[in-house]
Amino acid sequence: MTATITAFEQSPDRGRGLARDMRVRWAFEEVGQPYAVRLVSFAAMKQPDHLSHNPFGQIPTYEDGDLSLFESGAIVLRIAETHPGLLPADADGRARAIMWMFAAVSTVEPPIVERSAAFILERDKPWYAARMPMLDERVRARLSELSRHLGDAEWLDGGFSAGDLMMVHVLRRLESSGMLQEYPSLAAYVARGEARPAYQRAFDAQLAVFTAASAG
Ligand code: GTB
Repeated sequence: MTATITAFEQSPDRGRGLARDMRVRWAFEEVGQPYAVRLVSFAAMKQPDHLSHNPFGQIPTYEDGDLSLFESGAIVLRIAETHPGLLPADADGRARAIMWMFAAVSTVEPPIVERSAAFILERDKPWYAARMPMLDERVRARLSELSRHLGDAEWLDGGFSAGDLMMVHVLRRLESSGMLQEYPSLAAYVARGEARPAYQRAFDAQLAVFTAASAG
């Protein structure tokens, strides 16, 4: 059975692949599984039908038979656990790949999201000028730690895994900030992720949604 995910009917990022359905699309493409997409408006996300899939009224969600999931990390893990290609075969390597998925969403992503929320929502506030350098430094602390771990390696732990997929997408949120370029090994790491054919297919698919919505 083909799983169905939800995505923005018209993404605020104008199809730059920053919304979190991109992670799920990328995972499906990496494992070679087709998927269906149900597009939802901001209003529809807050209606009972969507809330029955995600109580927080957000995308992405995932439905496969009787199983309904939300949280991009949980969905990517489900895809990785049910198809070969995104998790190592050995139990220890698998555990470490899952560790990196958690590191992406619970250690690296929060300061990035906080910085981006302040940039979008607080620019006119009196505290903005004083707060932003502090938020920048919190992001830099994580980038510097991550880049020290990565060193000259291609991926976080051996071969490409769901951990890299999540981490690359989390880091992409910084692309317009210029901060990634301060850490050349991380900029190269993100570029390697973006160069993967599966990433490109996922990116093109989400961009096509935005292009069609803008045209019509
Ligand atoms: N922890 C959840 C997960 O990982 O799935 C978070 C899901 C989430 O934040 N979903 C966002 C959403 O539905 C879309 S991805 N927001 C609508 C709402 O809360 O009402 C976040 C996002 C949105 C837009 C951009 N952008 O324009 O650049 C980037 C990321």
